[in-house]
Amino acid sequence: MCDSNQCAHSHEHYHHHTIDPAAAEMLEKANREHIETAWDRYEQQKPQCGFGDLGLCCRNCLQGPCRVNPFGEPKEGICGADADLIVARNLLRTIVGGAASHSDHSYMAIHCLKLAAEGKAPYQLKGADKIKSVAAKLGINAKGKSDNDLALEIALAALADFGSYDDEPMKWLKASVSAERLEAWNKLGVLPKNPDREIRTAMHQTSMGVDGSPVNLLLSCLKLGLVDGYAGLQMGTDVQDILFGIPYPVKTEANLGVLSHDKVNIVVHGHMPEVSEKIVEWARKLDGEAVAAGAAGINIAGICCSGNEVLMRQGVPLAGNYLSQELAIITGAVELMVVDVQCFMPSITKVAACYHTKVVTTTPIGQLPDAEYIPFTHEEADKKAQETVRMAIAAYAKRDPAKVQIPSHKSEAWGGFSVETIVGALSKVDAEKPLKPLVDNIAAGNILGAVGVVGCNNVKLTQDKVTVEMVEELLANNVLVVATGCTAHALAKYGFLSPAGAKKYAGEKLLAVLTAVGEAAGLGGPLPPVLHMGSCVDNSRIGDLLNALAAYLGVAVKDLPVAASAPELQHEKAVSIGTWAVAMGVFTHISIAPFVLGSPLVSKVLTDDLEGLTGGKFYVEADGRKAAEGIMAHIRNKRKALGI
Ligand code: SF4
Ligand code: MSK
Repeated sequence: MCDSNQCAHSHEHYHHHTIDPAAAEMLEKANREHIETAWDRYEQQKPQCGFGDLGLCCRNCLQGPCRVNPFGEPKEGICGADADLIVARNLLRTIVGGAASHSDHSYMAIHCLKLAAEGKAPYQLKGADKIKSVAAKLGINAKGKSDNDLALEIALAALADFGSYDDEPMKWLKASVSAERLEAWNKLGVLPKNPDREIRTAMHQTSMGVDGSPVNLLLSCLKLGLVDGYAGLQMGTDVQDILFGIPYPVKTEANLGVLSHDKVNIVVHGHMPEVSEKIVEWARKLDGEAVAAGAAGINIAGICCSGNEVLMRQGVPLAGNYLSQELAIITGAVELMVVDVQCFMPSITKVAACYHTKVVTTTPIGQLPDAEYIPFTHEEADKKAQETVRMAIAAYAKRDPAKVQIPSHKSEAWGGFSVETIVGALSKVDAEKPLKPLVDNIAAGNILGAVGVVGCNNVKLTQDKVTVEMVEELLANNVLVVATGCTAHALAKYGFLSPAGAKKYAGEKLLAVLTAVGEAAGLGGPLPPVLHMGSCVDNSRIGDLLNALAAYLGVAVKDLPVAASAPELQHEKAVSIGTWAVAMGVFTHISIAPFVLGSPLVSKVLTDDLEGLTGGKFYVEADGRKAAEGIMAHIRNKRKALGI
């Protein structure tokens, strides 16, 4: 690590790693400075284990590891578990991992809300409208109650779901979905109760010598997908909107070019707005201290979903998505990277050690041996945020100008498209029935359908390529696209989140709709062709929009001409979100199959049979343009079934 030498490859050399020119420039710098990145470590991992890749390796007891040979013997592990069983068990454990991550994230936000409502943590409740709408959906009587009292009741209702010991399905789920879905899930026996208990039960179910039925395990996969969807995404988003406010449109920029040459650069990375919002607040308050230290001020930029959270509500620019996290540090211009939970690579402290960059961890479960740990309790959030920001200011003096190289690339990007924003914009066209203009345009064929494009980067794929090619194709064919997560970052980098992108990418009919709505909403031009709806937990916003559309039309979500796609998924959370989507009845594209291909049974259930149970299924295609074709074929079938 960190020696300099002259054997650098050119930008072109990195084009199979990424289509992002800023990322390619930083990979060249990394090579010049002998700094390892995820791409180098991927090469070192090759060939990756074929058994693992197919999901055919089991380590669920100490008689193993056992592996099943897809081409011959052995066909079973020591206990007799065959390929279908091993694959189904492994898949359920993957989904448990995702559901646990999201529901724990959500639990932390609920805890914060409770303390804030009790006056014990320094967070204002900025989402007064959301307090009312969430209280109403939960059936909490709001009459005569202050926002604070209502917020406390909401927090307690969320905690009651986590602490429930009766056999009732989660109340938050029941309050958030249609009667049609409740009935479908009830029939399948997959309605989750207490989410913590479901996670425990699924770990039990998959342990040695318990469930031997692959089909039963797959039903539990659906149940845990619903845990992710409602204890994770839906509760997390509802509660975060109450704490930090409902997002409204905001303009910013994206890509590594947002880092500043003359300001203190702080990068927020991870997922919890309780941390990133406080860093933004205190960076603004302490700007003068940075100026006194010789900088031009403080610049905050975001990576991964922390970036999305503070973009949506504060207009903070995006530095990059998952695969760009090491590259941000390699610019040599980052004073401090603050992380909380999920998606930060353990490698970042090693890269940071090559520069003056400080890495700060903030949670008891998300620590790195060579980072500074500043325990960011909700009660002490102000104090901890000040400490973190001051650490960044102090680091600025140690920045080595000789090591700084900030790529010039950045693009305009708009965020803040919550359901409330989208409905608000549409209501400027039809105040009585806001969804009517959208539905009318779908019925008239001006909008072919809609696709939610979500998820990560994955080093097995060229960074951003599948996403960009697929979305180009969808937009050109008048498909409306909404995005979340690292996919939204990807699209931000190439101008898909800007009004100018509408003219560049949208088909003629879609452009006309985007222009009419944008102008009616007072934007003075078209809406961006891709609407940024937020972070990974904000996928619940897409669910809410689908529910609202289905209710308006009097059909089920499974009947809508819509689809979901995770074109570059990597995390367990992406698998559990995808499972929630198929449980809702949504056709869900993924570019990389989870580790299931060793079981023809499991593969067939996920990509075929599921449709008969929930109306949704997975569709695997690694080529972006072909994926768009497959998605549009599905949308056309749904249109036909609706008679439009
Ligand atoms: Fe092998 Fe069965 Fe143990 Fe898995 S549970 S490691 S297949 S003996
Ligand atoms: S951060 S889960 S890489 S989207 Fe939500 Fe990005 Fe995927 Fe993490």
